[in-house]
Amino acid sequence: MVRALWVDGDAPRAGEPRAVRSGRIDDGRGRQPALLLWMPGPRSYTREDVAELHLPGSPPLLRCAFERLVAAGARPAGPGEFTRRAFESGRIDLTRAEGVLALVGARCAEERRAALALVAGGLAERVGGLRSALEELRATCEASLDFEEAETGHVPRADLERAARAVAEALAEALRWERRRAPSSGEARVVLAGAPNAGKSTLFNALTEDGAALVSGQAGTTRDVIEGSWTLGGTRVTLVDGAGEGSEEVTEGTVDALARDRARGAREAADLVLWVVDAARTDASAIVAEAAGLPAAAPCVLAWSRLDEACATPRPPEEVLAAGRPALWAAVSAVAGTGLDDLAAACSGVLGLGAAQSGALGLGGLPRELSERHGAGLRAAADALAAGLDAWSGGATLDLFAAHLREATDALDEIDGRTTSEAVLDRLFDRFCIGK
Ligand SMILES: Nc1nc2c(ncn2[C@@H]2O[C@H](COP(=O)(O)OP(=O)(O)OP(=O)(O)O)[C@@H](O)[C@H]2O)c(=O)[nH]1
Ligand SMILES: [Mg+2]
Repeated sequence: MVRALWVDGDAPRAGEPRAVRSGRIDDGRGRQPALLLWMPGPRSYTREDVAELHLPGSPPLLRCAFERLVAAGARPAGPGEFTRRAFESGRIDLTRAEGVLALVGARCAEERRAALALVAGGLAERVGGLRSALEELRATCEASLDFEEAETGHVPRADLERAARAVAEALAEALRWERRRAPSSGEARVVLAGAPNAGKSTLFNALTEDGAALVSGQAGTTRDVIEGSWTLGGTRVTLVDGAGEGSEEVTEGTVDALARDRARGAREAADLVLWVVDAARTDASAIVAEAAGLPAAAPCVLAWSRLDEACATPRPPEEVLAAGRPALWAAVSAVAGTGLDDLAAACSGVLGLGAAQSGALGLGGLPRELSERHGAGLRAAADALAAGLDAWSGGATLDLFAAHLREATDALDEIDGRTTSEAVLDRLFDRFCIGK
């Protein structure tokens, strides 16, 4: 099809090896310069013949070319279609395909690393090794069936059991490995606190990727509790903004009281309280009182705000420091964007994120449904083998033991996609938001 639209240059011929051609394509309204990458199967991502067009990046020109290609019989790829074809042609196993999916959706360095480990075959190779070990055990069982106990060729029960226990240990280790890669029980919650107008929402907008909290010079602007994603040195945390709380009394039953209660609830559930105080404030005793009202259960980092308007970086009052709250502080200007890295470093230090990252295997970061699917497959294999070993110790026959081993292998086949059902595949690939 591309060949039919290709003008001003030689189009690659069927059977021709990999090639790059420059020429033009007739987009129906004109001729656009184009580069054609020709990748004949099976040396392509999907193992099919692939022609990749590189066109000028102008949206109207792209639209013309796209419409012309569709008119000539092409169609846009469905979600994840290229990767699904690569999987279905046997080019990659299901866990590597999931790695591509996770890589496309990775939102921080931690998630990218976990996805790359899958793409590199980290899980597929483990599963392959376990499957070989189980198949070898089953082959031994089946070969043994042909011999009487007294004959050479019959494998003693104790030897089979020892070999099976070694595979069970390897499965348990694979499960531990998978668990270390699972997302932690949830992202850490960093909750903003401080007096009304302290600059919490402005800071929220500066720190989060899509922060759109309403900001104004009027005290009491924020009423709802809102959440955003903040990436702290490669790890995502949830940043939470809510109503401020100062020394002013609030009438019970009013919307202000409701907003205050919601914000208090959010602070009580915080892993870290990010206490925002205007750097120009000089009322030390009121600052001490404010600190005393912060929840005691979570550590606290102080952000001196509006650094652009302050004469100097203040030091927290001694009473506050003596109480160990805040643990650390930083001065920022959310408007000028200064001090934000220092603040991130303080928060990630208090949350211990730096330490988790440098841990050799503290990777986490795999999308939950993937790590759950892998974990479930490994657990099912481990359970089947454990049931087999139990039966074996109770005197079960070789036949029965071999049936348990087959069940364990079947569970592994589900993980790397040898036998995964169409419904599960549809669900997995539908998560791709783009054709890749
Ligand atoms: N110059 C300067 N102004 C700031 C900065 N941060 C916030 N402001 C201003 O301070 C005012 C209050 O900011 P908000 O972010 O709405 O404060 P808040 O703590 O969320 O206030 P409430 O929601 O009412 O509790 C706004 O007029 C902001 O523009 C800053 O870094 N520099
Ligand atoms: Mg606000």
